[in-house]
Amino acid sequence: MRPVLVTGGAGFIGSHLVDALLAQGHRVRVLDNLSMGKRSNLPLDNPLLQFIQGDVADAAVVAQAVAGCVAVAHLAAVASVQASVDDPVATHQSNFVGTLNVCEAMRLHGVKRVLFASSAAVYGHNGEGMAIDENTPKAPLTPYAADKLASEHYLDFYRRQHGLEPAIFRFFNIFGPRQDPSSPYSGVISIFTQRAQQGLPISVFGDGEQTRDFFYIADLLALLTQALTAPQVVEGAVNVGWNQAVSLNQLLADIGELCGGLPAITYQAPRAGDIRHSRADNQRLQAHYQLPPTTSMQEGLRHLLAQS
Ligand code: NAD
Ligand code: UD2
Repeated sequence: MRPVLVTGGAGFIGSHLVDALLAQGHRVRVLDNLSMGKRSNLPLDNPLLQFIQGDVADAAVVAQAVAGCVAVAHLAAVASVQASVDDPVATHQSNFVGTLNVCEAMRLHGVKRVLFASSAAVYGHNGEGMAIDENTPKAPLTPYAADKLASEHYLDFYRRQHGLEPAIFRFFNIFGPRQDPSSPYSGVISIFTQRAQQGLPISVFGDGEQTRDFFYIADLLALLTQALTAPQVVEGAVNVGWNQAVSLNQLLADIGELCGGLPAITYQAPRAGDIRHSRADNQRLQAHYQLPPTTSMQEGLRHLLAQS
């Protein structure tokens, strides 16, 4: 049985995907440089799992990791938008060159199916807070968003030219257990829930009325595993969100209710490149994938708080 390669498999989304694939009986190979991911996220004693510590920016390492695989889930990236603003050169290596290396290695080794973790960030500003569909003009505001959009275009080139089968997902805001809260640029739910549980002050960047479309990790896994094994891939990118906009102030109120109160909250200047609203039109997702029943944000928060 040929393994599925999961780049970024020691991270938040990747390690959950690894668990799901192993549970389905797949062999899994992980390539991760452990810049954010952790060995402890992986069941390293499982004989079906092989772990390679290495960088997707290193073409030789990627070629070695891709060789012999049946499919690739390319999730490795510096997921922090702010990190890309602070250091565009370094993040470009992971977020764009890494994708190109994966495409080239797949072409060389004749591997076709690749799942790619793109982002709602490719759309840029959404001042009105309307649901955005996949045809909305793209206006990447940050190096992170530009690298994701460029990666999509390269995957499409390799599809047309070399027969790759890319399943491109534009994730909105995914949350759940194992999302690492330790950096100030970690996912907002991981930071807010950890600080609320520890009674530490919370910083809100902006007025807290910015909105996000939060999607629980377990629901995402149902989609990713379908995309890896479906007879055909969906052509073009697919939004992953519930078409529900939740403000940070609402999120804090929900966390406060579940935790029996909130620590001190300070409102600070908005972050550079921060998107005001983000909300997915998910008609393409509904048309092409069997969607699991929605895990509401409150329900997802309850699971997350119970496991931390
Ligand atoms: P994460 O930081 O937990 O996972 C990313 C993993 O990639 C980490 O394990 C990290 O060590 C690894 N990595 C980073 N650079 C690497 C490199 N150069 N070589 C090898 N490994 C490298 O983040 P996540 O939230 O699990 O994100 C997974 C993917 O989904 C990323 O591509 C991210 O951009 C994308 N995404 C995430 C969200 C979200 O809400 N979490 C939204 C949109 C897109
Ligand atoms: C997330 C993903 C990014 C991406 C995008 C797509 C992470 C870390 N980032 O970016 O990869 O593809 O979604 O939609 O998963 N905030 C605070 N206080 C804090 C932390 C954050 O106010 O302590 C604000 C932040 O300024 C932003 C909002 O919370 O307005 C969400 O921030 P985020 O970093 O969780 O996610 P986002 O949407 O920038």
